[in-house]
Amino acid sequence: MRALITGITGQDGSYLADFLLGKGYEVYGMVRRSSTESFERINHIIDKVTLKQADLLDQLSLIELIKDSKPDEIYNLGAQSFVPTSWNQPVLTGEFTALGVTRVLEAIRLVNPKIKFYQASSSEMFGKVRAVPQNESTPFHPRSPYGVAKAYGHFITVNYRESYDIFACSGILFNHESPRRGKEFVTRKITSEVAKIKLGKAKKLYLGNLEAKRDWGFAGDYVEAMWLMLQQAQADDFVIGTGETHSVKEFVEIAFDHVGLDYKKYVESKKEFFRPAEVDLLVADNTKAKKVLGWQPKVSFDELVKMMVDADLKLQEMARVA
Ligand code: NAP
Ligand code: F7E
Repeated sequence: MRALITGITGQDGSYLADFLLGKGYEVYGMVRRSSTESFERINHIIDKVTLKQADLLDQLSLIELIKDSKPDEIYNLGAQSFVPTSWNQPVLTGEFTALGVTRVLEAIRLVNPKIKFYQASSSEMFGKVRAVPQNESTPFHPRSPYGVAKAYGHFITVNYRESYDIFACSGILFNHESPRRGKEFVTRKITSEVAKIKLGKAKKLYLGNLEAKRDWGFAGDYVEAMWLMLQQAQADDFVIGTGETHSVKEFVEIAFDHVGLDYKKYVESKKEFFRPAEVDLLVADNTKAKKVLGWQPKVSFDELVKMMVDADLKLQEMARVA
């Protein structure tokens, strides 16, 4: 089997590549041209994957990429994925995160409609939630240009499945984190600063809304769900999450506790990190994924926080030695 991953240099792309290589897949990764390479997360497998340049903004490059790599499965993980940036760059976010999906689907339709397709949809589509917990039938009410772009990506995926009979699945994934998470996302921002504070390299941690709640899981668990969706007899959409919700404050408390510090001495809330519109209570109803895919999360919230703090402590200690 051969898989093509867009966004292979990102958090999920790197875990998915690890997972698929473990299953004996040939893995192709799409990377965009840049003046410096961003292969940090895939350096450990760089000799085992084939990287090809193309861009979600460039239709012809996607068509050529698919002709050239001849994948059985495509995982579309590439996106502008940081919610705050989507208010500053709403048009570009729409180009990557919304229209980019149509460009990949069009390339599949033209080159080989038998290719199976996974779309990285998001719990951000639920936004101002209409029900708690959220399942595959919960209506969307996105609260950011990112969430709106993802809602477009979801519906165009469903539309190509219904219009052209393409095996296209939309995975509606709730927040998932890991030591490979980008440092601007709140979990990694917390754990990297906790490590610096513990080692005396920083004094304060400035955050935004500490009361915001999320359903946080481990990225390594979630990439298995992506793969499972493409192994079913029929293409469908699935909500993937833990079914638990925790506040940013709880994450902070566990992270500081883990290194023996009291968060109240170090954490301050700043207006600049608040958002124009917030998503207050996201929590997944993962019943369908459990029943149909046989999927369930393995890493608990507590284990996730500690895993990330430990990894950041190790990184900071290595930097100190070097
Ligand atoms: P990430 O770490 O931000 O990675 C995004 C990837 O997309 C990077 O490899 C990036 O490449 C690539 N990319 C961005 N713009 C591109 C373009 N124009 N052409 C080609 N590649 C482009 O995101 P992630 O956390 O792994 O998430 C993976 C996907 O799942 C994203 O679509 C995200 O929106 C979605 N999602 C994530 C979560 C979550 O909690 N992590 C939850 C639900 C959905 P560079 O390295 O060149 O920047
Ligand atoms: O924010 C609050 C912030 O940026 C989580 C992406 O992967 O998951 C991710 O989007 C919460 C928000 O992730 C800070 O207000 C407080 O309520 O880590 P985040 P996100 O916006 O939930 C979804 C499912 C995706 O699809 C996205 O691609 O934390 N928060 N203080 C803060 N957030 C940040 N970033 N920084 C703070 O200082």
